[in-house]
Amino acid sequence: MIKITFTFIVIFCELITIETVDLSQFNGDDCYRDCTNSAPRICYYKWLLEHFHTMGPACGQCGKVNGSISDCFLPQCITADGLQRGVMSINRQIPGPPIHVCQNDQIVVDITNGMGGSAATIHWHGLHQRETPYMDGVPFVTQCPIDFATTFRYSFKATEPGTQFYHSHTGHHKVNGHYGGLVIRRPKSDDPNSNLYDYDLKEHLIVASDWMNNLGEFFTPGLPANKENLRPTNFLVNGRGNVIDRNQCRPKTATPLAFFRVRSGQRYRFRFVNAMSHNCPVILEIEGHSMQIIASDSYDLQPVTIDSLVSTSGERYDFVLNANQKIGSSFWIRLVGVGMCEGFKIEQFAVLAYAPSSVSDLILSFPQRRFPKFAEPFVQNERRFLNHPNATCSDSSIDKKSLCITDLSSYDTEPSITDVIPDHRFILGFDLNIGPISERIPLNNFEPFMSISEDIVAIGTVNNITFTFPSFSLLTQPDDVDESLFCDENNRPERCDDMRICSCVHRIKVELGSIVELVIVDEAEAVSQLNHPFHLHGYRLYVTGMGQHPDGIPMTVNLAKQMIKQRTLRKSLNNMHPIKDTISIPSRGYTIFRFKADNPGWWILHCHFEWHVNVGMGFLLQVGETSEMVKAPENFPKCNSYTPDVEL
Ligand SMILES: *[C@@H]1O[C@H](CO)[C@@H](O)[C@H](O)[C@H]1NC(C)=O
Ligand SMILES: *[C@@H]1O[C@H](CO)[C@@H](O)[C@H](O)[C@H]1NC(C)=O
Ligand SMILES: *[C@@H]1O[C@H](CO)[C@@H](O)[C@H](O)[C@H]1NC(C)=O
Ligand SMILES: [Cu+2]
Repeated sequence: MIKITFTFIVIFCELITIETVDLSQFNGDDCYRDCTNSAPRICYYKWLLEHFHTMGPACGQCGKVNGSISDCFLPQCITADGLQRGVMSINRQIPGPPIHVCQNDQIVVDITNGMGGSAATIHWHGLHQRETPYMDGVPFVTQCPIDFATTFRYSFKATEPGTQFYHSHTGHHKVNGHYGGLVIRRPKSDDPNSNLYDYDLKEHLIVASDWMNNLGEFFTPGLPANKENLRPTNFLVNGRGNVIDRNQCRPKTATPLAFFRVRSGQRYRFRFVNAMSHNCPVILEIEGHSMQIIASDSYDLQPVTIDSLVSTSGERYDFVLNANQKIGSSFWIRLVGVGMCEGFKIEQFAVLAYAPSSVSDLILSFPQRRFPKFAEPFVQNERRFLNHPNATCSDSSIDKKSLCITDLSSYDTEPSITDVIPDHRFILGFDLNIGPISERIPLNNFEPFMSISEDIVAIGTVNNITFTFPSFSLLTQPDDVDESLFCDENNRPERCDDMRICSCVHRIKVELGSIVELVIVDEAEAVSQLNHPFHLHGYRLYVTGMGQHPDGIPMTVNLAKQMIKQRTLRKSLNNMHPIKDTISIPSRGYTIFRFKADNPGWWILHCHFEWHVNVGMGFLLQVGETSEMVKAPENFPKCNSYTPDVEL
């Protein structure tokens, strides 16, 4: 019925474009379907953003001594790990409502901001918004933030198939709870890996997040006397978890875990989203099972089988799980924080259950087994890693036990992008500029920073520039754009003459259609074991190189320039370059990627760690002239500062 109605409306709209659609007929939850031979639909969602809490009165007797376990599943009950805290919710859920649609569906999300005192935006991570760049959700770049009490309608076509997700792009709202899964399915015949799995179900979406006992704003710019403040205290799987007593290997909170039901003898496509905000890479492993990786960041990969998958904030990985164990058995799914988080012993579990649907959810979500010992790997010998945090990524060989993403192959080659002399090569060094506050932030200066400890602070930069936002939306208010607003390495404002670090609207401009190579170098001194994930909006990136210096020397931009001249900067030998949109840079190393700048607009490129982007680790890529960009609708909301002249 709905399909017929929609087709009718499309034809109708082409004739007279003023007909309005009653969106309430197009419930987005109905869009989850087999996408083979399926006509596009409208998928409508209505969301309310709120300040809310976990373990509130809606949770009834959940988590109480002798309490009611079934109360943990009551509507509006957000359990998280079982501790009470303030959060930001979408429709009183964390994660927010999942979106499962088919390619070419029209996603329409009405977002009402019910958070007094906070403006918001939502970014659709993985979508390129070619037709609707003003739906990208970056405040003061592609739209004005959605003010308290107002509703903003995101409406865009589901163009990029695969495992995507959505998250807030303002302040610390993502770490507070504003994120969720977004899966765009396509006909099976379009998937080169479709013969590897039998099922691709919405219940096999794993959204992993990190968690604190308080709102992110509480830790901004950080509490200097509390060395551990800017770090997660726990992880969640699909918003669920326990606080774990590490000595007893028992839960300290009586809240349900996420569980994933499978049937023996079937092969399932799982979709993993790393929706974390903090600096820690996380290991995903599944007891008794390997993972056959078939996609990352929504792009198909030739399959490789591993035991332990390491990812950082913003990345997605799809894998096939071969359910080859006995009916009635169950297995741990585990997340362990590594890198910077290794000392904090953060671990969370979910359950993989070989259980028919007659087995109650309550039994599966409160497993009777003790947790395994902290971080003790499920595979002891010959454990195969993807993206081991200590990997140098310098020796591209598929035979190694530890693979880097550049060891994996896509199904596509694009020699016209990867094998030509690029029109632009930008060598960019990012840094955290860790140092004493007296040196970093002169008095009477109000630059953003984050506390590391006592008087030591950090400021994010790319080429010694801290990114600041303009005061209006560049894309949708082109008449307000003035060249003097922008800076880059060679064009710094006068006020920065005596300073190494300058804060301004860092913009790098390229012509529409040019081939661009970015070499991103980790110059962050004093911080090792930190793999910053860089995300570019609006594009798919061919990853052509990745590594550290062959002699173990920390990389710098100057070193990278020399090595490029001497042709010693390592390029991947693999011609089937993996395609990504979020790329982890090896610690003190570099990553090289290329793209064709054929999507005009203003696109932010930034570190996906929430605290780093919030202290300026990012910049804007301007593709094309403002006149070449897609125009926003006439009545699109506008914003700017208000500072009229004053007369005496
Ligand atoms: C919980 O139930 C047990 C067994 O019925 C009882 O002994 C105990 O007192 C109860 N605890 C509380 C706090 O009600
Ligand atoms: C990476 O190397 C560091 C330093 O040698 C070590 O402490 C850490 O355990 C290693 N990480 C992993 C995941 O093996
Ligand atoms: C930042 O400035 C320092 C000091 O001028 C310079 O040595 C370094 O190369 C610069 N870094 C980048 C990435 O431009
Ligand atoms: Cu970073």
